[in-house]
Amino acid sequence: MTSQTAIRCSVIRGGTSKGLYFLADDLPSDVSTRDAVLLAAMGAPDVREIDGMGGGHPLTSKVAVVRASERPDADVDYLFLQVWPDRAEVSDNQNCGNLLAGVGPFALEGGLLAAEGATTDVRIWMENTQSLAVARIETPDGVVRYDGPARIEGVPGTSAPVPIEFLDIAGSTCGKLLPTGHASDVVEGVRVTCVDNGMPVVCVKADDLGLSGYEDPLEIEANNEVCQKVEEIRLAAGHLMNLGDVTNKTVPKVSVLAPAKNGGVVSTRTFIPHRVHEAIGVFGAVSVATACLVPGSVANEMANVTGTSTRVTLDVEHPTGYFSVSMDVSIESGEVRVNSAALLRTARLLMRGDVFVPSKVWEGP
Ligand code: NQM
Repeated sequence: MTSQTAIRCSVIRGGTSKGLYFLADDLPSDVSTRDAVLLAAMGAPDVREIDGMGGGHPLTSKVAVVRASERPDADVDYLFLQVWPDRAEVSDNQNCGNLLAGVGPFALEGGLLAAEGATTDVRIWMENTQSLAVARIETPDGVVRYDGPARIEGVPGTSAPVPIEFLDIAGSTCGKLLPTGHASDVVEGVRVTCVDNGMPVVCVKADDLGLSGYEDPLEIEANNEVCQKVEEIRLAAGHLMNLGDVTNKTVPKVSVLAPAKNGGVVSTRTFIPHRVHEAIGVFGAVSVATACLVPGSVANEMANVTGTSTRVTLDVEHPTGYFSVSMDVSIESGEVRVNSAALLRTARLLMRGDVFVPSKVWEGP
């Protein structure tokens, strides 16, 4: 018996995150063995993840598991798994729209579907939220193209654009766009808005936490009093949002809002949930943008939005720039209906090969 097991794997930057991409068939089918393999592959639990591929931060400790779909409306199924850097825990309770950007290229490179022409639309069934996304991948001459003119905030340089559209993400985790049934609630003495348009998020005004809302993420993380208050709000909101006890869950996120400073709709600092995001998650941004449109929400009160219906593009400001979300919405008698949401990401294949885990964790197929 060799001391290490080799598992086929690609490393792809998806949007502003980075992760390990596996074909489902290359991983153990038993979930607890699979999780042990992923922890070993990442080097978790260890704050530096020094003995594995993880980067010691939730944004670089992510996994995508992809397979050909049996659904008639999808080409591939995508399961997102968050490996906690500092806990022996792998969680499937949230989706990730950043790693989603790498799923199309990975599926095409792996032969799960064939390229169709200059661009290929990859229909992706997102298992975590049981909803569909369509990602358009550039495939000139039948080959995935990674270089191009698209720029997204938080990533140096430019790459080929990966436009992504969602049709049915409202309430995909909590059951309803406004999971508590209200535009705002008071939780642990603080007014909040709970929203789920692809990601459960609790919006709270920076002022109400004694913050300006423009602090550096590390400065906020160093403020124990604020971090404790945010966690209290999150744990209480979890129950109100139909998520139960969220102590060991990565949702809901808490997004701290302040008036936009650079022409966007609102400024954000987002707890994901125990680190502060250097930008904002994809579905996190979609949910915050949606909250900005809900009359009576804490987000709407400070958001720079006008109009009541149709297609809007909202720039959600974050610590390293802004995130543009286009939405087709209708608002009638204070009720917001989201017909679709679209956004732009980029992705790049960084490495393809084998990741090694100790054979004592898994001896292989
Ligand atoms: O919200 C971070 C990220 C994410 C998730 C997080 C994401 C999303 O930036 O769709 O992309 O909020 O956990 O990768």
